[in-house]
Amino acid sequence: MTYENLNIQQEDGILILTISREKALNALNGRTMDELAYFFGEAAPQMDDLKGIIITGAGEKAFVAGADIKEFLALDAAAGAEMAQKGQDVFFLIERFPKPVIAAVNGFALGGGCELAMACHMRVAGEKARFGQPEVNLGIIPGYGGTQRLIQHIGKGKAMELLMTADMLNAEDAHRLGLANHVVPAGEEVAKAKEIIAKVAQKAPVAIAKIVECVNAYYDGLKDGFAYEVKEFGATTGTEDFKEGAAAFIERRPANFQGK
Ligand code: DAK
Repeated sequence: MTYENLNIQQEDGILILTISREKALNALNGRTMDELAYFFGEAAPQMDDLKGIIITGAGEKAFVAGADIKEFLALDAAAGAEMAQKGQDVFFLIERFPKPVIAAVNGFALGGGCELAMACHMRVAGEKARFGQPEVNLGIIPGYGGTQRLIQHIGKGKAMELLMTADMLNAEDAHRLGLANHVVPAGEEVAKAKEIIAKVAQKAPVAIAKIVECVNAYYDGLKDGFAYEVKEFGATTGTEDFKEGAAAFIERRPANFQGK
């Protein structure tokens, strides 16, 4: 697929995926969602040496200012539900990706943009970042998982308040509430995210993938997270990486994990 709205750069094994519709504050139109679906569903899983992915927005003003309001104006109920399902499927691909995916939030993360950031494994906020779910201003509700993931990140009461009032959180408040992992000076979001991915890349890849699965299992109504952890713990003890990690500890040397 040719990407029109995603700019993808690779640096030191880390992919930096920039949503690039700066004139529309990087709003997620259908084409951008299709490109994200292809990237996370088809392209990225084939990249063996990938350490992790950083998602950010073009320009200094916005991460992503929402779904593209101009485009979804024409939707009826059936088409709206179909679009929401499609969008949720894309964000599940991100949430379940076996390597770290970090949102480098460089400005407005509103509506679908806040939902995109929340689907990532972690969020680094620049000091100008603003998070919010302003859908009620438009007479709709979030459709890409916002009502569910906001509770997971900041708890029910605060989520209710943000969803009902459409208020925005600044970076410090997002950090205080647990929505942002770190706050950094504007322009340093990607660098901080790279630092985190570089640290994760030194760990055992199979274990990292199992961490993603087990943490997500907690929020999956169809799974018993504790039972899932028992099963996946058993799977990691059978890996070559576990033998290598234990041997490296005993021999007091850095581990050389192969992801097997
Ligand atoms: N969609 C389309 N264009 C947008 C946009 C958006 N979400 N946000 C901004 N833009 C465009 C503006 O229209 C403007 O374009 P021009 O007029 O220059 O052509 C340009 O970006 C610059 O924006 P402003 O001139 O408004 O810039 P300001 O600095 O004055 O304000 C702002 C920045 C972020 C506060 C403001 O742009 C704003 O309030 N934007 C809208 C934020 C918003 O409400 N976002 C949430 C959208 S609701 C669904 C699934 C998911 C969703 C909905 C349905 N279905 C399955 C049906 C999710 C919904 C949302 O995300």
